Amino acid sequence: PEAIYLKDYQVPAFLIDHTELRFELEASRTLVKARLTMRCNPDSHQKTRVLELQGDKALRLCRVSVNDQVLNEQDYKRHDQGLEISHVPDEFILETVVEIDPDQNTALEGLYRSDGIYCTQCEAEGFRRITFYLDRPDVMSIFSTTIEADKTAYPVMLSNGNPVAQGEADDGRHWITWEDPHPKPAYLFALVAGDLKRVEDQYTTSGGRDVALHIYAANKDLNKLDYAMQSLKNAMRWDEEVYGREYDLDIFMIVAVDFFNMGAMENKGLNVFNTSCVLASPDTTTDLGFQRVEGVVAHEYFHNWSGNRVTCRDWFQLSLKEGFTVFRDSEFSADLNSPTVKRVEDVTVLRTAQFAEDAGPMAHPILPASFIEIANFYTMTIYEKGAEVVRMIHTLLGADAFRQGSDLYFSRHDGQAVTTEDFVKAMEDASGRDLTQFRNWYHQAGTPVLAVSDEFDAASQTYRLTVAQSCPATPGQAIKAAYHIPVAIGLLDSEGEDLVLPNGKTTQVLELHDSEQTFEFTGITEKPVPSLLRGFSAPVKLHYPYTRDNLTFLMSHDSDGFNRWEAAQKLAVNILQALIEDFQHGRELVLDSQLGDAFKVVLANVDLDKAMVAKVLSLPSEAYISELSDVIDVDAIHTVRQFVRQQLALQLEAEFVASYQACTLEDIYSPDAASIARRSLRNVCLSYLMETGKQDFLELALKQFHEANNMTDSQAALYIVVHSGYQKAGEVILDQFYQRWSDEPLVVNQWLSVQASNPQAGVLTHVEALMNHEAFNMRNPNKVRSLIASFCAQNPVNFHAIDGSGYRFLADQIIVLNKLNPQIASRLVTPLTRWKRYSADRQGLMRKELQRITDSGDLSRDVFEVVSKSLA
Ligand code: B3K
Ligand code: ZN
Repeated sequence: PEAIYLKDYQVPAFLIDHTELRFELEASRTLVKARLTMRCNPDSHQKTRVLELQGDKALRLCRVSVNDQVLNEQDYKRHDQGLEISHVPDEFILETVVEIDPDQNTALEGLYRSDGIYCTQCEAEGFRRITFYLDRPDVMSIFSTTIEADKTAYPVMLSNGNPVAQGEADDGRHWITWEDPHPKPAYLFALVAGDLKRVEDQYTTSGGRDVALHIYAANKDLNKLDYAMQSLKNAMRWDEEVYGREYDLDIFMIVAVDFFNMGAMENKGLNVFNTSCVLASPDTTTDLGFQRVEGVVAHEYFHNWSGNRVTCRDWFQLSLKEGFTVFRDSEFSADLNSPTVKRVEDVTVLRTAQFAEDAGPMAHPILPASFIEIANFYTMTIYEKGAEVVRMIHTLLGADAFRQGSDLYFSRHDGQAVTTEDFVKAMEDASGRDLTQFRNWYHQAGTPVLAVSDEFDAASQTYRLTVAQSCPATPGQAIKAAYHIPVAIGLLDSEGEDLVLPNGKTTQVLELHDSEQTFEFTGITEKPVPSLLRGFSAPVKLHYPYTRDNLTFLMSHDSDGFNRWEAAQKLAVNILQALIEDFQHGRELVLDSQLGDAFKVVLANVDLDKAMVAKVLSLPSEAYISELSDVIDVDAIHTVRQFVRQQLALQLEAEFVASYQACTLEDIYSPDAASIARRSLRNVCLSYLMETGKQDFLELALKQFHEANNMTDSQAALYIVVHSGYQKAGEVILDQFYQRWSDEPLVVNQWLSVQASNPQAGVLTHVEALMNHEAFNMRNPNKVRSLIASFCAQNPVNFHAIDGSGYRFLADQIIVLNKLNPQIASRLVTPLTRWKRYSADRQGLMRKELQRITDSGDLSRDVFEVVSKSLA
């Protein structure tokens, strides 16, 4: 497989003004008839008469005609990737008829049928598995789609836009025609057909358009759609208020399907969702699940402007729509819930998963210069780092200028397929700011490192902060230019009060341009404690020589909520790292009382948001500590973290009991921020209490498991009991849990992942047994994620077992999935790609498995790209 390059981009030689599709749905042979109104592109310099269409090799071509003239085999060339028609006029109608087999489509790209429902996934390049086409986002066309299918099996038949005609056909079949008035690229096309039921609601836009809202799901899931509907309406309102963006069709549909490679897809007017991102009910969904539904519903809805109305010119520009839309959805969730909690959650994900990606063999800039398979680039970097880059523009410009920039971007480019450069240019033009150097964020991979030092000169009452930046080399980029970095800071006096800074406020954004820069503050009478990178104002690693006393001081005094949490994290990391070293040198582990004392203060403070208390008390994850390590010592990290948890549990037992009891259980479940906060604090306390090993607390956990009136509390109790190593008790409640929920696939997924992520010894054998359980299905990505990915990514001690069994297991699964579903296979490789971070023995074992995958032959482009880059 060959790489393609951004520098080779050329405008399309042909355009498609109209796309008329007709689907005759039939299980193993579905007919797709396409009638395309085409013409030469006046903006193209390639004055070619040869029409090159993309089309997967599985398309069975039945007929092709140009202007009603059926072509003979000498007029066109069918090859593995498409169809080449040797001579076409300036303007013409191209008609093709192809046959496809949705039942054999296990890759879940293009048109597939699962659980008796037909559905499509076309982003990025799935449309070419449906018919021959110019399958690239800068070819935008008006679609009209007719679907014909058996009436009893497929009473509901949906596509983009509005239904305009329908009728009966022979043999118990029926048909419907949908028209989408907005020109769109093929990746936004969607079709769904099945025995689906729907809930309905209605929304009136600020401009007075009445929009019908329909959410479709299987009949048994109809009672789980209210939260998605409410979230949708909230998102529609928010986008009007915050971005001035209104919806632009008379109907907006969401469909829930159980077989889906990703979370959801923003097809115009017809979003298709993984059930895990749309179904929600207190009985079956955790708080995390509710928040995910709210966030993903909003994300896909926001794409209607950032993605659909203004789309990407080519797939190198993916972060144009994804980074911006993630930024929009996180601001939405922050506004509706707690901004600080949301920021902490986002930063946690970024610093564990994205930073690790940036330090690995697949590191790429948010505007990549090349790729082999675009499906591999739906990454943490494109999404989460992309969102951070947009956030930095927001920080540098301020909310008002940013809004003017986004207004200009949307109005200037409405209906166009554009680039990240167009986005940055609109921001510059609207604000008058120069973002030349800022553009380095788009072209350079790697996580910048800031080394901060300071000095205080009492005589001149001057405080100086010196910030040096650097960025490690990444594949293909040895040397990096300096970044333009917004560093938000505050200065605290010895009472813990914020000093007033030169901008007249207590937080100021310092703009770093040089590789080293000094910022001076005058009129300072005592050495302040700096609060650096408030709100995590840039996606960087920041080092400043804080003492443990500084950190406990910031934990209780910093006016920036994010940095209060950050101080606690830094304190914990500092202590954990010292103990890891002790462990590695065979020294006895001793935890002094400083961390516990700091936690005690936090637990006692009734004014604090309970969600933040829970976050402060949760130690940095093993994954985060790993990311911070030069050489990841899996066992040391696990042992030491467990040791610290146990010591804290013993030191603070009374406080944890008191907090647990103070967070009273509601009679009626509600997913509002305050209730979620109470539950998360309760469950953090419970998990510590279990570390004491006392029978009373096992009983408390079991009581919670049996009496909980919601999935959050029962799942948390299940997780805590199983992961604490109470094997007997764990088995009993795992069994009860399965019996109770075996009809709810999403709950069963939780059940699988609780077991797969269990750190107790010997879990791999159990995971292997679960692969033969009725609840598991290798063709369903949610099952693969819950069992295989949970084991490999959420269970470091078992996955990294020194006998290599975890690596071998993963490679075996990748070899199978490579054939069934390349996208899922390729994602699963990730933990193996990080081999350089481990000790030599593990490195060898991991490389061996990567090599075995390579040698298994017939690799998909997806798996080939990741494996070959990892071994390079
Ligand atoms: N745009 C889709 C992602 C599709 C990925 C296809 N491999 C979901 C989203 O980001 O909203
Ligand atoms: Zn998206």
